[in-house]
Amino acid sequence: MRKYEKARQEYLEFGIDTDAAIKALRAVTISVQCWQGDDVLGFDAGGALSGGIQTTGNYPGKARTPKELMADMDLALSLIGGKKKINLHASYAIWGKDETPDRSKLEPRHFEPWVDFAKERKLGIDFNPTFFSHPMVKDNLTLSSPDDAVRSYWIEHGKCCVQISQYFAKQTGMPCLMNIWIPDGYKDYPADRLHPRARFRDSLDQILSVPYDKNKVYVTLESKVFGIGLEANTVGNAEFCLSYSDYAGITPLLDNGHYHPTESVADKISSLLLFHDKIALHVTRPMRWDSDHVVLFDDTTREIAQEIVRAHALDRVLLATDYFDASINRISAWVTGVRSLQKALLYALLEPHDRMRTMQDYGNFTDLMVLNENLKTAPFGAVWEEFLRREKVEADYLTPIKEYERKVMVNRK
Ligand code: RNT
Ligand code: ZN
Repeated sequence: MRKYEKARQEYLEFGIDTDAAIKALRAVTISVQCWQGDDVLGFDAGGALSGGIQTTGNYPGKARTPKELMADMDLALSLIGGKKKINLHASYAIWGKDETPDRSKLEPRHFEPWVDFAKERKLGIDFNPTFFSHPMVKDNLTLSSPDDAVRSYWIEHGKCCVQISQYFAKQTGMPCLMNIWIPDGYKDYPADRLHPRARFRDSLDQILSVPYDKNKVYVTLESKVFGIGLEANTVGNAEFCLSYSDYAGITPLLDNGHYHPTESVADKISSLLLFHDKIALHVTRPMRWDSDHVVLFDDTTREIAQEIVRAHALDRVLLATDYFDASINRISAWVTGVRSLQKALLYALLEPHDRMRTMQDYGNFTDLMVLNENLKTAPFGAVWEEFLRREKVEADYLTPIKEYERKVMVNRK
């Protein structure tokens, strides 16, 4: 407490109210990706990841069943403060013993246990159709395939997912963000880029022809620049996805691993906020490529958070984490990543933005640089710990995770 009191005074000298910052952070919702717990395998397709994404590492203890995944997520969520949602993929459907999983025939009932899980914990649910890791992905193509059978299979899948998203929103009483990302693309220079994109547009039109309540289901579209084995062309690139979102009145989703390495997603946020009611983000940590390392409290994450806070857009930017590390304890990966994003948001909330903006407008870039540097050594840690204390979450998350690893996870062979 004394430590926090001292920090509060120090921030006051910068003109910053730490209590207000903590309060604002406590109101922010972060959608936590279920797929960190099992290396993006899901339960319906026999366990090989495709779609140009990859997990690396073989740390013991990955969840193998819905029950294990839920238990692991439960521990992770209990160690994360603030408001959370769970983010599910269609491949995490729970099929009956006598059923053959078929993504074109998914129904709300295949997600009942997840709804119970969310309701018991008063969590919202976000959703993703799964257009990868499946035999109906042919030549790396789904919604843009020239093969009618392939395309219609995945259109059906998309349609089922809109209905399941409606069901999630209804059951939880909270809006469901449904994110569409397809891996479609070409390893080498394609002969035709136009028609695959035209087919993708048409498939999306068909999926979105399913009537749904736009206040309950927020459909988002995620772009990408390349994938493994899809280096030359991605059908759903940034220009396609932004244009389609405008045209169809849906929400663009930016994953900060999905751009050329010198591009800054932080820089894109204000441009989009001027023209969209809402935008969505996948926060990740690309290392040399779209490697999906665990999010850290680093410059990139801070800059993204600063842009959201400075635009007063914490309620307009829908935040989700998206990474998958199989080389460390997966529960710890969850907690480290989500806490890092929250730290970045808190850091951004602890800046005297009006003053800084005035410095910029008056051309006082010297003062601005010095202030920025001074803020970096302000007692941020004490305010972060106070946030955790108010959320009734221990600062130390490694001890309970290690204990669970010893008792539960090592026995999964
Ligand atoms: C892939 C996209 C996508 C996936 C998840 C599993 O590059 O980032 O969001 O990570 O849907
Ligand atoms: Zn993503």
